[in-house]
Amino acid sequence: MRIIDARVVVSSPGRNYVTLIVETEDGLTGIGDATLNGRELAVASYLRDHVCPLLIGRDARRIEDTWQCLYRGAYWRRGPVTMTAVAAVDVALWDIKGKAADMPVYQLLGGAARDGVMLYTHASGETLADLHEDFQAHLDQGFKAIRVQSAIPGLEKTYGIPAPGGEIYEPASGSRPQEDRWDTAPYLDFAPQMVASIREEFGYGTHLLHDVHHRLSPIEAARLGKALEPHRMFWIEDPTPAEDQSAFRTIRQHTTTPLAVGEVFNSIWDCQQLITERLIDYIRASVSHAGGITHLRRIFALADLYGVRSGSHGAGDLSPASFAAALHVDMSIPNFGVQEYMGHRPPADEVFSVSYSISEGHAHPGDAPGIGVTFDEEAAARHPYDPKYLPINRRLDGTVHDW
Ligand code: GCO
Ligand code: MG
Repeated sequence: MRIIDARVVVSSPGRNYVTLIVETEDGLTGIGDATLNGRELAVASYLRDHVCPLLIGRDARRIEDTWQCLYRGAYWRRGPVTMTAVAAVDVALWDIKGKAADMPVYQLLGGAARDGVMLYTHASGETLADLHEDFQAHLDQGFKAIRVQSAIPGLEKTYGIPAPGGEIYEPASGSRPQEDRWDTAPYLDFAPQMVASIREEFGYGTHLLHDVHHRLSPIEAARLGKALEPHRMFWIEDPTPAEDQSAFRTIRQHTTTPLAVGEVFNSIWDCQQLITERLIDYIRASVSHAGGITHLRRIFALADLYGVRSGSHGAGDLSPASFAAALHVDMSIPNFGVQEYMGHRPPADEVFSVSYSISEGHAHPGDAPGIGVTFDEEAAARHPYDPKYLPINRRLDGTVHDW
């Protein structure tokens, strides 16, 4: 089953996606998501210039060997660009293997370990009243786990709030990054009030999550966790900058609020200490940024040994191909926790046809062979790449802060 072609398509059906397409001599096609929001062309070049030529002639069935060759063979390991490129190849090869076996990928990974995958969505609002309205809309759609974000009074912009008229939260802007302003003190006062208002209005029947987006110091995050304890959070997400693993010791010493981190992680080495020292409750690494199905399963297997569950990143900047791939992993691992779902806005559905389905707040990857997503290259060509940057965040005195 030799690979005869591997090509990269960069398109923008609603937002920018980089898609790798791999074809074999037997006429099988596999796809993988290679999107790295705001740095798309770096991964496209890594694949086109350095990886695709190496794939030609390889046996598509040798997934582990291909992974090892791309990871160890580059000598320069890890990092978001490398690991997103490796992930795209890995997922495309699993897609091909599933098609060759005429099975959905989750069957190849051991079969269904549950009936469906619990999703969490994102409710937000400029005011608490708007947030409540949005929260109710998500409840009405059947979601069982909801992340809550609301604009911080007194701050011009807050992470996670759609622009007026915007359906989906999309922070990225054109040829220069937009600049946001941040002030920790009002945030720390406001966040517990926001969560309390949701519990008062809606009770305790829904799992509540909140994304801090890497903005606090360890002791500030500890204080937030403590203040949120009465509200029984499912988790607080990314409380501190993720690369500082020992910071989580400080947070952990002070609070029983569950901690989740890892959407920016690329490898098992980024979370080794967090997992083996039991400093977190959920690991949020994703298929598309952490080396694909092969490597993500290894991360989750390590996490399982230490009682840490999965909670993969699933923002809208991860394409339907990686969302589907995530669902196959989520279905089959023993220590699944929750899966983020931010959805994909039209015209993504013109370009990606999916076999996964969502009902009552749970997703199922479907039973189409492979990952169950097809990519229409002609439709993609109608939506050319639209370069965008994620914002930069500054404190009120102008100092650059984590966004
Ligand atoms: C989330 C995330 C995202 C990121 C985005 C960056 O959904 O949890 O924090 O919204 O900001 O993926 O590209
Ligand atoms: Mg997040």
